[in-house]
Amino acid sequence: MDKKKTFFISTPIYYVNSHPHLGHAYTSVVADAAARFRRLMGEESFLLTGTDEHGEKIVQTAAGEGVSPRELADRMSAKFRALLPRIGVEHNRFIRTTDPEHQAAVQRFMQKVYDNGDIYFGEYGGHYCYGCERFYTEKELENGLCPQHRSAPTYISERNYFFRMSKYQDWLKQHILAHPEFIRPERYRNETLALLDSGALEDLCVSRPKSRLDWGIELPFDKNFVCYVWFDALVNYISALGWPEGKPFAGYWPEARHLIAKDILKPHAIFWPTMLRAAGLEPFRSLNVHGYWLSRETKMSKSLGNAVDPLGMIEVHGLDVFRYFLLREMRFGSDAGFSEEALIARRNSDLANDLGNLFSRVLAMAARYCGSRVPAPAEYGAEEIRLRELALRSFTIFQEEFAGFGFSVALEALWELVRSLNQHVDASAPWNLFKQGKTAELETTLYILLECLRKIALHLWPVMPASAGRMLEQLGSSLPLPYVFPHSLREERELFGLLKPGAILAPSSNLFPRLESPDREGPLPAKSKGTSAKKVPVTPEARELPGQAEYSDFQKLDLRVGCILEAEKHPEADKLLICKVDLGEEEARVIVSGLAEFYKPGDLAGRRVIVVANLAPRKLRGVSSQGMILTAETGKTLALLAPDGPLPPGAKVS
Ligand code: ME8
Repeated sequence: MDKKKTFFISTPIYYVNSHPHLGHAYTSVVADAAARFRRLMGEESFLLTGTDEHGEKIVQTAAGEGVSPRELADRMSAKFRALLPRIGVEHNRFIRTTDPEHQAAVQRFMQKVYDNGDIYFGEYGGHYCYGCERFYTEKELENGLCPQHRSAPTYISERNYFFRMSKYQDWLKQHILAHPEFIRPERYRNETLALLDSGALEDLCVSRPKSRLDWGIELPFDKNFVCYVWFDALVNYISALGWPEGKPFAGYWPEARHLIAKDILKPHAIFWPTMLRAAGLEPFRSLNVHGYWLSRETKMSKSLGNAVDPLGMIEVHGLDVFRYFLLREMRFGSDAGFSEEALIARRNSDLANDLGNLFSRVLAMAARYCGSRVPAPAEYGAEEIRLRELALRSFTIFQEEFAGFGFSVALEALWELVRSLNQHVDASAPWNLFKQGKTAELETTLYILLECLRKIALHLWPVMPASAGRMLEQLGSSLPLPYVFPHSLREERELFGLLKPGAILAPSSNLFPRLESPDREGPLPAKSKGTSAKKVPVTPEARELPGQAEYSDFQKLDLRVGCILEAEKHPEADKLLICKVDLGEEEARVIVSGLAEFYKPGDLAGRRVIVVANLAPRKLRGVSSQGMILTAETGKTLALLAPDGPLPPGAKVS
């Protein structure tokens, strides 16, 4: 058997001096989606994440809270770890820089660079930003301030160890030029090249005297110093794989992809590759840099007080909607604004209207015309062939974009297909094929729609694992756990027609219910103080009522605008009328309603009404009623409810 290809992806290891927020959740969700995608492509993937626990920042925060750095690190690291299952991230390793194996690996790494002659002892004075935990050169400061924190750095002069980083400047530049995908998107590659050309690359101070800071990893060659936090943290990417002897290191390191936001470009694009080179190791394969989530137009961050709690969003909208939004809304590499309104808009348009609607329409037609079994297709006509080609093309684009971190473009390609399929349902009008007795054409059309939906669900699994699983299940094609996919996505690109005729389908589905607007006032839930799910603030009116219906209860109702085509008296009941109502479907519905005391049958033709369209059919005095016409009544009078405008039959009421 061929050895499986490997794929290694890392998130930054997060500082334990602040709580996880939406920005951290985004990077971890991206890493998870990328790792799941590779698994679907038939590769062996490894996702690494964890926490960065040494350094001055942690000491300062711990002192502020009156606890030891160790206590702070234990508590906060647990919070970052607990977030992972709640945002659907399946990681292979959660590393902490206080893990003994990591500390030993950092010492070995340092010793190696030292033995190679690339660490020397010297005196240095420089502008130090405590927020960034690094020295800035004069050129890098903006108006004398740290460009990240907008605060004045502290001038520090002391004797320390230095890494001969400048020695590797030319090598790094050549490596970046020779490997276009080494740093991407391109703007960050250009930024790094510009930084190298500006001559800002000096040697890097890699120690801190213990007299000033002792919360760190001791240098193997001088016990009076600890290792600079970035030199310690970056090594996590190889220590987690068991470097130097570990088997995972040999298998995964050649395929290493790092994922970061642009705030930590320099340490990853410049410090890390030169460190690896000095230790005689191969560079990673690619550094993938995303932009910032902004909130109120500035970078979301705990210190600015504008951080969004991912758990609050998940509680209201569900995990899959949240993950879909993150991956669809942010163009990888650029900044994106976060607002709950934007999330609701995507939820309603992409998920409820486009995908959810297509899925429920196709299942309903399969129920009506094929007894909820996958039909066997006949020979494809020109239109079916066009649709199949369109679908396979969209899956190819999806896969290429997803592999290159172009998540939003990949999803847009998939949605173009979803929209085309919805149009195809309208154009091919399966209900007419049914009426005309064109069974073979009808079954072929439905088969193609169902097979496309199966493939769409499969491609969505990295983004929305639970919903994709439910879709596949409802298509009679459930996933054997732990996710054994019979064919890799790559193979799926060539194969069409894997859905088995005869498989049992769900009769209906409501995967993504619409939501009109946030059901609360005020701003988004702020950063959480912990990882436990918080109740979203409710308005004062939202008090408990007796017999109260949950929002989700209401969402179960499918209310539609209808038009009464004709009405007649029920032969068996004086109070009932039998109405034929157009709901924009292929056939008018028969609805029995208690209107006879208030309306003459002849007066009702042409009246717009509101109908509960998804009530289970019920027999009323021998006539099956397929819905309910809504009325308002006082006991003496009764009136039909109608829309206050010219809406077509079938328009949704919400
Ligand atoms: O920098 N938008 O840790 P950190 C998008 N320990 N992503 C964001 C974000 C935002 N507004 N805010 C944070 C560190 N992130 C170091 C890393 S790695 C060897 C050491 C995400 O806790 C994004 O991934 O400050 C960013 O790079 C990271 O959190 C910074 O996390």
